[in-house]
Amino acid sequence: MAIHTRTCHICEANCGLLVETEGRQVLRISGDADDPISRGHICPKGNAIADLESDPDRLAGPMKRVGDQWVALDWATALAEIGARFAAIRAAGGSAALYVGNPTAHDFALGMQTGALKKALGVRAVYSASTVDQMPHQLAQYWLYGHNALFPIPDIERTQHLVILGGNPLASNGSVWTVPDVKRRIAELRGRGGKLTVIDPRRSETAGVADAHHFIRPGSDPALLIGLLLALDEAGLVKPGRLAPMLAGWDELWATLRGFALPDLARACGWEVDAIRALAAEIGDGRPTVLYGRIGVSTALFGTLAHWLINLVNIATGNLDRPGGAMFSSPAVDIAGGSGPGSHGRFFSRVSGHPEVMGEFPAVSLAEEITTAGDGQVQALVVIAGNPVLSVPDGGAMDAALAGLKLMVSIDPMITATSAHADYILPPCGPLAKDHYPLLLAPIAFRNFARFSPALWEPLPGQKRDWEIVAELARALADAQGMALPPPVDPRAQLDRMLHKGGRSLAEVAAHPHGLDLGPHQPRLPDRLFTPDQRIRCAPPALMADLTGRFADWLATPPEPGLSLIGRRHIRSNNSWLGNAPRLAKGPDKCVALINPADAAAHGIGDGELVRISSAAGAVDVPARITEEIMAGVVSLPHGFGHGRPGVQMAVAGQRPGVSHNDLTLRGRIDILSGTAALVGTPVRIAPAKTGSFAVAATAAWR
Ligand SMILES: Nc1nc2c(c(=O)[nH]1)N[C@H]1C(S)=C(S)[C@@H](COP(=O)(O)OP(=O)(O)OC[C@H]3O[C@@H](n4cnc5c(=O)[nH]c(N)nc54)[C@H](O)[C@@H]3O)O[C@H]1N2
Ligand SMILES: Nc1nc2c(c(=O)[nH]1)N[C@H]1C(S)=C(S)[C@@H](COP(=O)(O)OP(=O)(O)OC[C@H]3O[C@@H](n4cnc5c(=O)[nH]c(N)nc54)[C@H](O)[C@@H]3O)O[C@H]1N2
Ligand code: SF4
Ligand SMILES: [Mo]
Repeated sequence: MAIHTRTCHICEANCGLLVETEGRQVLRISGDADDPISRGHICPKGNAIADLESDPDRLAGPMKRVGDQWVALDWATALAEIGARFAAIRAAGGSAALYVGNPTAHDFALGMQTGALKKALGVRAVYSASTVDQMPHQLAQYWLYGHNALFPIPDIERTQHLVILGGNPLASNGSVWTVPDVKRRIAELRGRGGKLTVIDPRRSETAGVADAHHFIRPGSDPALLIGLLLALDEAGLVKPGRLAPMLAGWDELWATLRGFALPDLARACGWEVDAIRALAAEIGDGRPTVLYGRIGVSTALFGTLAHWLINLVNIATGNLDRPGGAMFSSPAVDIAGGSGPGSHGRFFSRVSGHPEVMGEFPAVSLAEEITTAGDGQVQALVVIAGNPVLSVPDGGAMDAALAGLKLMVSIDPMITATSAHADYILPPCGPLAKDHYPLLLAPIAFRNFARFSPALWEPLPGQKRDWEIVAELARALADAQGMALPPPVDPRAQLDRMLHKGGRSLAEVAAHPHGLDLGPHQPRLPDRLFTPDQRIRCAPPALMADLTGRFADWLATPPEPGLSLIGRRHIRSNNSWLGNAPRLAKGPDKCVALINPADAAAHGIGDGELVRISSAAGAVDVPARITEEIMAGVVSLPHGFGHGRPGVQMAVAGQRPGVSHNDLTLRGRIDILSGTAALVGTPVRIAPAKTGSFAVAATAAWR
């Protein structure tokens, strides 16, 4: 028997684990009590790594689709065939696209190879899960601080008031905020007399342990945030303190904000004016306070505006770059220092003219780039660790688009709703055969840390690591086109070079198998700013225009009648891809719609009955749970289900496939600045379901 220390690669919390093995078999996984950051915390997903390793549906080697059959191939044949087919498409004038999914963020070695693949594919912009996720944070930071990777992180260990909008860390374990053991940390905050406030259309698990919970109308957070700024101003509580000399555009900002009226803002978000004033008085009371917003405010029509406003509240109360407020990290590998600051609008997408954002086009625009004929039409697609059929709005449109590709390659261990469309699936080895370093996660951690976990074992014969697959695929595509590529990046050597830039080495980090605690965050402004004059740009022109244009118009428009759909995460899920782990699949049905009793009564829907939820994109039938935990007028449905689609080969997930939330979300609802999908606030109707079919096409009744 052996015990290995290992960072969990599943979610952003990056818990330290102890993995007990016998040969290549995982006997037990537990939290590593000696990890200074996660302190022994583990959630059910950490244990499920054992299921991932031994999943009988995990593909053992490359597969080729011939009609509706899958045929096993060796790597050399698969790569040669892909290369030849790709070169033919390119020679005939076809274009390619690359979609990069969420697990890529947890594989530092894989991320190092995507540059070569982009080059071999000839793509300028990629599509990724970022534009159904955190892109609004990055764009707001790029404009405010001059670098997209300067994430201000809630200093949970020292704050006295944490205000969470649109995040549910008790289920998600924190996001854009690596904060393992978050429940205990919230208890510690409250234990020292601090307070947690949660603003969420649902009384979430996190709201359940909060001191205060306020409902909010989905998608209306910018109205509340402007209201808070105006109420702070009214009460003389705008006190940026030592930040004051660093603020550019401050007066211009306030002149515009004062053009909005508190009563209008309050009405739009469903709050009383006095409740906004009361919260403003609290957050402006001088105690270390931090506002934090996550997916419920990012993936909304005004996602970038919301994140800008959250930063502005933290600035206005003097809580940016202050212990107990929102702080910038000092990671062992400085991603911000090592990469370009970001970009917006250097070029535009072919069909809808979306601006490029950080080198990406909106994920919602991938389908139209495949289906719209003309110069530059996408005919070949590579998907790395992604499941856009279930994760991107209008899964039906994505299904149809993928079916029309001339060549599709998925790098994925499973045959999913997305990879089922591929011509070739190139599966990676199990997770424990890969090294782990939290390259993208340590910089967003509540405290600075470094931890390197070497692979427990080599891949099985005939298996490869993700980074090797991507590097070899890039090489095969380049060779077939007669294109020269530099040799692949050696991940460990590259990581060592990156650590040396910060005065450390891989050997030093690896010598601390439980992790290296690099201490709490330190104030870093103004030196950390990447703006040319080292000032914070408080009134970026594009945001000011969005505020006085699109947002002001929205504010003046009465809300659409009907209900508003939002998402939900469960502690025993991770997006679309843990549904096949037997130990997570147990328990009550997760894919149920939460409906307020008033709405249920109005539409004749009983608890446990099937409800049909329909939108302009489609309809799904799903069991209803009638509960006061969701506000009236709102329906909550988790995403990542819908494993009953044709071709999916996930036996455990298939037993309770659920429906896909993204068969209801709309491609046309986006935050135009960042290209991020508005996953929350989809207008929907509900009615008792008659058939119980899992999904039906767009209903004529809607139009
Ligand atoms: N309606 C709605 N939609 C959402 C969201 C929401 O809140 N509501 N959330 C959005 C968010 S935040 C995100 S991040 C996206 C996620 O969207 P995606 O990244 O597109 O999808 P995932 O569901 O994370 O699927 C990841 C895929 O990677 C595969 N995989 C897992 N591990 C590995 C690995 O080690 N290597 C490789 N090569 N493949 C692997 C899995 O089998 C799975 O097919 O979904 C978004 N979609
Ligand atoms: N267990 C589990 N953990 C996960 C994941 C998972 O699928 N399962 N996914 C991982 C990924 S990829 C990510 S990005 C993170 C996301 O991490 P979080 O952002 O914490 O995600 P959620 O748990 O979906 O919480 C979002 C909350 O926003 C609320 N909300 C919806 N609309 C609005 C709105 O308009 N305004 C406000 N104020 N609130 C709103 C929802 O009710 C919900 O409680 O989680 C990660 N961790
Ligand atoms: S909280 Fe996240 S990192 Fe920690 S054990 Fe669970 S899935 Fe893994
Ligand atoms: Mo995400």
